[in-house]
Amino acid sequence: MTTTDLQAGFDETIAHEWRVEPRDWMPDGYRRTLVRQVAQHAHSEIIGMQPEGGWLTRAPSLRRKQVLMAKVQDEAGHGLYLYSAAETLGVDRDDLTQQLVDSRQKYSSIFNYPALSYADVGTIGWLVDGAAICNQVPLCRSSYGPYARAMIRVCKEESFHQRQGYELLMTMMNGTDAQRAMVQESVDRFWWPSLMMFGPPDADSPNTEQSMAWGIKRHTNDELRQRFVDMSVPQAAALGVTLPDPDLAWNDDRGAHDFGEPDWSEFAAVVRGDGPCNVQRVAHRRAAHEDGAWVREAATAFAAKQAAS
Ligand code: FAQ
Repeated sequence: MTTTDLQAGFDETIAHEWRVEPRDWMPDGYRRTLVRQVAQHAHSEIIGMQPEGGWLTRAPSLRRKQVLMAKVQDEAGHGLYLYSAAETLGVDRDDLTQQLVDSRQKYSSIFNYPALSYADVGTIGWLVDGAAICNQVPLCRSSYGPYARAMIRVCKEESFHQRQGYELLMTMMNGTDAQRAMVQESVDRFWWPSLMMFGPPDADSPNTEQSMAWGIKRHTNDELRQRFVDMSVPQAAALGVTLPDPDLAWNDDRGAHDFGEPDWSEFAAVVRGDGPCNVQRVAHRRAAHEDGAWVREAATAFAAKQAAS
């Protein structure tokens, strides 16, 4: 088959919304875009264990500790599904990890903000997992089969994460004035960074148009950000917290909420490596990777022994 035939077959798959599978021919740009997005997504899950992980030893009850351990462990699992999906594209997980610890590949900006109070555990579940779900449910229909299938399981688990965060916040809101104030302060810090998770505005998003044409992304960054705002406003009202945006208002004509502009210079700084916790997050990941070298060596030696016997 000529390259033209192969390209025509790929175009037909995309046009019919069939799935592209690992052994299918695909354009180099399609493969590169997927490796970039899936690797960034996997790294986000792994780095994303850190902010809440710091609260495991300080959770206020055995129940809260069990729930948090299960959640943090799930994020590790999501990272593994995603690295496996990336490997079907011909890249190597070790190499991706090396690129992460060398700061040559990105992860989500949100995980460069600290979890300063226990209420942050709830807010991360409600807003950060909420934003992740909003972004990832459409990715269950992504054109690349292994990525789309990984997303189905990830989304099921993320929705548990979102609910446990909301339930935690609801419990605190039904508590003392000090607990309510702690929740509000946490929401004030996390609201804008959560909106930034969806990526730059469409006009400044170099990848969206091509990724949508290939069916990798199903919606633009601004469409999903809008969906998230519309979803969060009634949830905030039920919780009794105020979202820290004076421009937030229902717009009857659009049938959606108007809202203020995130500080895109802050977003750019965080993505560049100058956020509050970038250095700490990568250093922690690098140290964990180096400390785990003996486990990888032992597993490799064991596998070689098994293969020889
Ligand atoms: N942070 O042209 P676009 C989670 C980069 S998982 C950092 O719009 P694209 C679960 C982007 O890579 C959260 N960088 O890019 C959890 C690109 O740079 P490049 C992660 C960002 O790919 C919860 C440049 O800016 N989720 O939270 C960000 O079309 C709780 C231009 O951007 C995913 O990764 C950002 N926020 O759209 C875990 C979902 N946004 O590579 C623990 C899958 C953009 O050209 C606890 N990914 N950039 O140098 C996606 O849907 C897309 O990749 C977007 C970005 C929407 C994130």
